[in-house]
Amino acid sequence: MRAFYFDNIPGDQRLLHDSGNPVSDEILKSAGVLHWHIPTSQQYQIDAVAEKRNYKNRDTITITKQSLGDLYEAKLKNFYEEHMHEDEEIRYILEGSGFFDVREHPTDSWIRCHLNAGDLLVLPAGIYHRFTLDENNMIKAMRLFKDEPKWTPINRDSSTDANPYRVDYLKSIAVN
Ligand code: KMT
Ligand code: NI
Repeated sequence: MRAFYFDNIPGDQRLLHDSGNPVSDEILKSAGVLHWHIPTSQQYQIDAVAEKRNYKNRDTITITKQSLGDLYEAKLKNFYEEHMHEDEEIRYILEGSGFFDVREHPTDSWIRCHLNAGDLLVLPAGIYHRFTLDENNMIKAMRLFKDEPKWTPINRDSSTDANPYRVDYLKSIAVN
């Protein structure tokens, strides 16, 4: 995985948008964002991570025009709306590639994380983020979750800063 500040230049979201400023693992960690690389040939290692972090369930999602059919455009639009969840978002990339953008606090800069096969990303509950395909237009990912999947995105608006999970997230990064 490679992380860098998004350049904020308007245009196709699937392009790199690399500002030229890299983002270190320390910065990611202080935002509560974790990542590992586990080659897909060693997928069994996911089981150990899942057990350690109490991820009891999983499924896989393939995002292509073909797999999503009529829902494709609407899904992609939703994935790219800035949102948060009341649970961790855990993704292990099996094939293809894509961008997870996370908002840095308090600058509100976008940090763009480019994920490829073998990358495992954990976004903490309450972090503002969005997802887009890149120019390869294909990603297959394993989604891991602790109990019931809580996929429901909570789009950022004037009320989300008061969401208890957002408040807890900000507390958790303040102690770093
Ligand atoms: C999400 O929550 O934005 C997604 O699941 C994106 C697709 S996972 C590669
Ligand atoms: Ni999300």
